This record gives sequence, structure tokens and C-alpha cells, in this order.
Amino acid sequence: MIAQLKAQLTDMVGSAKDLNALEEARVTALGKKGRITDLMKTLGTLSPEERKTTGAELNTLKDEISALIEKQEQALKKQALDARLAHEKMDVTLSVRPQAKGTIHPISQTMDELVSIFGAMGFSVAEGPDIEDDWHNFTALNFPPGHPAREMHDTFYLPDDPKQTGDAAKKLLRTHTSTMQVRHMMANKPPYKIIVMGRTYRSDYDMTHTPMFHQIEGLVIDKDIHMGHLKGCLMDFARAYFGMDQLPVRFRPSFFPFTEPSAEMDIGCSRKDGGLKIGAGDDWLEILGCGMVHPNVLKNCGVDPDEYQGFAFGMGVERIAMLKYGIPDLRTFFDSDVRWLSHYGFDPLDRPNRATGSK
Ligand code: 2NM
Repeated sequence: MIAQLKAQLTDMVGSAKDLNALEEARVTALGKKGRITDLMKTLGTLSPEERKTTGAELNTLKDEISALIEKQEQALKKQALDARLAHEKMDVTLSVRPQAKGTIHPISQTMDELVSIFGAMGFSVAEGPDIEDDWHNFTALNFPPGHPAREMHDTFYLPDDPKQTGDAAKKLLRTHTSTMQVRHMMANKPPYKIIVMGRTYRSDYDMTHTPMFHQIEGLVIDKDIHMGHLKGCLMDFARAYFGMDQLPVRFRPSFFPFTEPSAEMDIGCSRKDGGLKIGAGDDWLEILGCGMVHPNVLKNCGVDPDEYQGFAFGMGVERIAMLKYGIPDLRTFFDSDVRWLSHYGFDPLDRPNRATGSK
């Protein structure tokens, strides 16, 4: 009887055409209510001798059928894989579809846009170090000796450079990008038409200040540059950057140690229900500082103020990026949160231009 069952089960397993049929066969043979299991349950009704031999036979059968099922399973899996391999094809000579995961940080994007706009106006880009000295950061720029910006708690000072003396020995992290303009004037003859941009550092941290932030500054010096050039240049810039031909601008008097006269430029906006909309409206928003470069600055940098004059301006990159791209919180710029980066970041394959993102 066991031999007969073995033949039946062997046939069933062997004829299973797929994994489902094989599983069915397994349940029929070895399942809780399977044929072999059923017979195992009847062992108790047999005499001790019969129980011994039948029990051993059933165990052997169980092992044989299990091994058979295992073998059939491997065969069926190989068969299925062979079928897929024969069926599915991939052309490895096709180019990979670009699936860009990384994005351009809004700061980089904004700085690229600024280069594009000012580049089209004839400015070139000057560079310089983040680690500066007191002379380039303050003295050359007409900051008087006791000026509050020079305080330890506003500026990150580094250990003195023993190889230098006086202002040049006092090392610090630049607090504005004007240091690069000082270096450019010292190293080159006028006229100048440059922008500088990069990281700046101030000991300040709250909702609207981070200890590291970015600035862009511009400098235009020639024999007959006047306030009219300043106004035209900065108005053109604001309209190009925000992509609005009719964007209203206004200039208000202000003060900076390195310019005289000094001004701040506002752009038109409207504020409704806590929201801010740039463009014509009944309100104003400050976006940059500017002025005619102070004669003392020109003198300190080796430029004759009786022969040359011109204007300079500066603004915060984070601030104008937030305004253009609707980024509400400054501090998120430097969290390196990949979700923030994929939301506010830019496609690396896009070309930054003046109209990017504007309506
Ligand atoms: C500003 C505002 C006004 C400025 C001045 C100079 C330099 F080097 F020519 F003196 N560079 N940048 C300047 C002028 C910066 O930022 C709010």
C-alpha cells in the first residue's frame, strides 16, 4: 500500500507544471491533512511490530517525497528563469536616461544668475580669500578705529599672524566681500567694473541671521561716473533679476563708512494677508545698499580720488534668493536637508538666466 502511495505521489510531483501545482502536490502529500500525514495518524492502531516497520517506511517515504519536491522546485525555477531570459531583452548600447538626483543649491543658482545679469552689463568677476586681515576688512574701507563692527563679539577674529605687524597681523574671517574690491583696486589700475561675491562671516544667529552668509558687491570706477550711473545700473539689475520690466524702485539716503553719499534701494511690493508680492504696489522692500565710493577708500587703495570716482553696491544673496524663490526661512539654507534641496534646488541641466523662475 505504501509502494502504491509512493507511485501516486511521485507521479503527482513529477507532473507539476508550475510552482502552484507543486505546492498543491506538497499539501496533498505532506500537509496537515495530507496522505502521508493521514497514514502517520493510523500508526497508533497497529501492533508494536507493525508500528515500527510502517513508521520507518512512512518516514522514509516522507523524506523521499520531500527531496523530490525540492528537486522539482529547483527544476521549475530554472525553467521559469530560462523562459524570462529568452523573453526579456535589454539593449545595453542605449544611452542612460538622465535621472538627476542632485540639485543646484538656490545660493549657487542665484549667484549664477547674478553673474549672468552683471556679465551682460560688462562687469567681470574678481576673487579673494575668506581669511582676511583687519586692514583689508576695516581700515582700508574707512572704518574708524572704534567702529562697532570691529568688536570681538561681531567679528570672528583668528590668532594674530606673527609674521605681520599692525592691522595686517590681525587675522579675521571677512565680514563683507568688499575686501576683494580693496585687493582688486590695489592690484589693478582703474577703470574698474567688477562684481565680487562669496561667503561672509559675522557673529550673529537668529531668525534672520546666520554666522555665514553670502554677499554680492559691485564696483564701478572711472573718471566721470556719477550717481545717475548708479541709479540706472541698479534699476536695470533689479528689473532683470526679478524679471519685471516695470518694477518700481526708489533710493533712500543711508550711511556706510565706505561710501559718501550712501543710499538704500527699495523695490515696489504689496503685502496682503501676511503674503508678500513683488511688483507695483503700495509698499516698499529694501534690497540693497549703495553709494559713491568714499575718497578715503580710493586713496587707501592707491587710486587718486581727484582723478577717479564711482559707485559701489552690496546685497545679501540669501535675501534676494528668498524673495525671488519664495523661501520663507533663512536658516533652512544651511541645514543640508535633501527634501529641502530637492524642493528648492535647480535642475543642473538648466541654464541660469535672468528670467529663471520669474512670472
Ligand atoms: C554696500 C553698500 C555700499 C561697497 C563699497 C565698496 C568699496 F570697496 F568700493 F568701498 N565695496 N562695496 C558697498 C557700498 C557695499 O553693501 C551694503
